[in-house]
Amino acid sequence: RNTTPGTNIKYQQSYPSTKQRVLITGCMGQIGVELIEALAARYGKGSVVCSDVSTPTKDNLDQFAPFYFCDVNDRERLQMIVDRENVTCIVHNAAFLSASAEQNVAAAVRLNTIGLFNVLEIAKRNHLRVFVPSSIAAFGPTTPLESTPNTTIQRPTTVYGIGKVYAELMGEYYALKHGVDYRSLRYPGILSYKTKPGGGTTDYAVHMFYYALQGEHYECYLQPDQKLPMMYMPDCIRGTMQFILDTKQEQLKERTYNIAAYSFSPIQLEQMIKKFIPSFSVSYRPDFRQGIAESWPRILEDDSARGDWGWGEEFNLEKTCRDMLVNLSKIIP
Ligand code: AKB
Repeated sequence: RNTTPGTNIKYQQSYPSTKQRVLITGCMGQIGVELIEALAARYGKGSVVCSDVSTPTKDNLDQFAPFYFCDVNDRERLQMIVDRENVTCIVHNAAFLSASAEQNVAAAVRLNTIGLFNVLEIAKRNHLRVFVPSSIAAFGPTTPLESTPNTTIQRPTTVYGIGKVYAELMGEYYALKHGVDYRSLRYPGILSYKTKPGGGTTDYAVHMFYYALQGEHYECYLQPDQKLPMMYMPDCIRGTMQFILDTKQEQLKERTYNIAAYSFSPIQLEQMIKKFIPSFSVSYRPDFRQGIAESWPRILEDDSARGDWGWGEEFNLEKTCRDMLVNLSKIIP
């Protein structure tokens, strides 16, 4: 616990909530979309600035306005957006997830090093708060995987995980050396129905709901007993907002916190969905993603987040399944 604000460092002040102006990179991703909604609901539509490397369609342009096409590897463009929009905080969500990073190693390394470095440099120069999501992927096979503590061995064996450790350490460095208000949460797999996840190892859990509701058989790419930590999106968004916006610097004893809700294996999820849709069927054919999943925590211990800033989930697995199915059935014909 060596990241407590030092006495010789002047940390940036929290901005009055009415002046929040949050830039979300990777805004069209699974978490970005819902964070935009939550920020707009709380601080007004004008509090959010969106950027991504894919562009919104005519139909959803309004949802992402103001929108900037921006590759975060381009520092000048990032700086231009920060200046033009009077940004006070960057939520840096742009990333390749675990499975797609393994298939695009060079691009993933670029985004996770140059892109992240650009965000930190801009935060330093412009006195911005920065939130960068980390992940259970920041751990590896030599980590204690049954109840993974906040501070432990981190030797990930995926490109994505290595990028997350880089971000955690660089964020801590910028906090200690330059007083940047850097914050990060290690997310588990996130279940959601508004936007489909893409390129992750935990995505199977969301896929199962779609297949079940469409009356289709699902072939799972993980082993039936491969337990992983997971969380429902409303908890993820509520926890993230609480951590970024409501938690004071003085409460932070870490820069990066594990947060968890529950863990389950594919077969446990299959059985839970079958309680609601008994005809659902799953078969198992593990591929390269099984190797990734095996290197990650099965259960994440999050006592520090609970103790330091009051993290707590509201959804257990059964409540999550019920809510997912109710909401998805309104979307899926
Ligand atoms: C992935 O599966 O890559 C992500 C993650 C756990 O960070 N959902």
